[in-house]
Amino acid sequence: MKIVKNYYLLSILSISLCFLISIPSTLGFWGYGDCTNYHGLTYIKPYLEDNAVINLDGVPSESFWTEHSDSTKNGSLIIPLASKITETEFFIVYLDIVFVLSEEYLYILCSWEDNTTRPDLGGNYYDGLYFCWNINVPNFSAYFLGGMDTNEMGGGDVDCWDWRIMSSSPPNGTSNYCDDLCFGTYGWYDPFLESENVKVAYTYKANSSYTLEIERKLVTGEDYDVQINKSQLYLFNIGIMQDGTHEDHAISWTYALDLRNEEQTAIIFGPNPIIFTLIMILSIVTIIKCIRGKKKVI
Ligand SMILES: [Ca+2]
Ligand SMILES: [Ca+2]
Ligand SMILES: [Ca+2]
Repeated sequence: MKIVKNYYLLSILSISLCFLISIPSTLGFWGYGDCTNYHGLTYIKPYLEDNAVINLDGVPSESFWTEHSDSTKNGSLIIPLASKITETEFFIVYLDIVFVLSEEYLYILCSWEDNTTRPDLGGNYYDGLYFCWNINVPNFSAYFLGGMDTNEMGGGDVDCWDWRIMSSSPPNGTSNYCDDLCFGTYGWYDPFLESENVKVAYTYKANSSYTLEIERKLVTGEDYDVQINKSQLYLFNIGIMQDGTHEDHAISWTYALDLRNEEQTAIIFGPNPIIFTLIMILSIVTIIKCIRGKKKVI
């Protein structure tokens, strides 16, 4: 009888562990520590159009946006972002994103739903979007344990593009340079050490959604920026601010803009498949043993 009870306990523990591992995937939560332990790495190849020219107005009327805004084609993806799972006002945002590369520029189209656009809350409350691009951090991840520094990830620098909007922001169609920053092993660098190289134009539908067009030269020549000039992976994660100040935001797990020449395997979603499968097998075997054991006792 004691053995049967132990089997029951083991079954419950195993199934609980399965759920714990799968929660970050199902809710878009990035997971504490290294987010690749929960989600793997998601690859995205940009759409290449050497002579692409953009009218930077926040309106995605360019042919490269409209023809390639399908998630089955190169360059586009839907990225889930989530706030901390322990927060009382936990929220998830699904960001539609498209990457286009010309000979000289990286263009990014971002759109997401927000039912409180251009927040009019007074103070420093704002909506916004930021990118963190890995420059040379060995264990780059989405969760910065000690604040915005890379000490826990092995040191190195991260290029940060930070766009914000509040009630006093300029109207639809406006384009401007957003904050172009960098943080490293011990925190933020002085922003005056670099120039602003990231231009953003936006439109919004009142209390419905935002659309951003982003433009940056592939190469800026500055140490505080990611230089997109090699056939390699460029790791990044994204944050979306929602009527908040510094801490109130949802973040994505880590993605890789894939500029390698060779064909890359399919996008990887979900928790570590090997660990997940092993635990599932253990659970099933335990349950079967449990049932058999119970029959013998009866
Ligand atoms: Ca446009
Ligand atoms: Ca909002
Ligand atoms: Ca920078």
